[in-house]
Amino acid sequence: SLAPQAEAAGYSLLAFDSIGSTNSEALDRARQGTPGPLWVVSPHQRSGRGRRGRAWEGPAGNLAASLLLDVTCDPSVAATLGFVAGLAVEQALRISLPALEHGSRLRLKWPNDVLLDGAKLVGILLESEMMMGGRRIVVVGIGINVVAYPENAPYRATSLAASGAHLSAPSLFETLSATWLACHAQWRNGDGLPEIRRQWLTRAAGVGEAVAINTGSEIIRGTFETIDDAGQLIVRQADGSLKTITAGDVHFGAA
Ligand code: BT5
Repeated sequence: SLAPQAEAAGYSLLAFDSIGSTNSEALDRARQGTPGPLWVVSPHQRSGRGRRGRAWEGPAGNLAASLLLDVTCDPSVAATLGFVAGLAVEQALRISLPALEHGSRLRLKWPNDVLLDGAKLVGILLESEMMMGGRRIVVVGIGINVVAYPENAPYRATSLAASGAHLSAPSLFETLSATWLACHAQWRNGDGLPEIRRQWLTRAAGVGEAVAINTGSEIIRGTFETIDDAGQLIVRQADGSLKTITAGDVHFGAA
């Protein structure tokens, strides 16, 4: 079920009871010539994917949603769609569950997670591809822990149900398909990230605080200053210099 606005805007929807990965399905459909915008949605994935080859786990009842989009903008601009998705998810959660508004329980974590009470509730995976004939697509994959979360994560995770928030995945998705439209329109009209960046920063976790970022090749420590218009993280290091980080895993606190 798509919100009526999404249907009117020409979005289509493919729903599965169970699937390998909604991102993989969206990529496959694109390779077969299916045009965007297309949502692929399922309450259960058997081989959900995270960043850097990691797995995204979850039992039936959670929400996996991937949006296939055709893009014409520069790849570095398209990469900022993950921030649009983060904002859209956060808005959809606030609309669906007004109680989460209190005390800013929902926070965005760089690059694209959504935290609830400091624990990971949502993961977002952006993938892009250049197709035959010069067609360029982006798949924005969103995983939301509606009913459960894995216990073995190396950092704290949570679900809506664990926080006493009972909501069905289909109704959350319906709201998300509408908030996505509004956030995406702001992104397009703002010519990329600037407006989205401003909103993202007001809802972000850890700005002005100590962070350690594992980039895969090194660990960078400092103070989380801001993000730039390309969505890169800017860290002030102990010697006062600024470091720009394109990709990595953020840990809050000095440890
Ligand atoms: C992410 O990766 O957070 C991106 C996850 C994107 C999942 C969506 S679901 C729809 C679409 N289809 C897909 O196949 N994927 C997308 P990353 O930051 O790398 O976090 C992955 C790490 O989080 C794992 O290594 C685990 O430690 C942990 N993790 C796995 N499942 C989790 C869950 N359900 N909740 C919280 N943490 C989890």
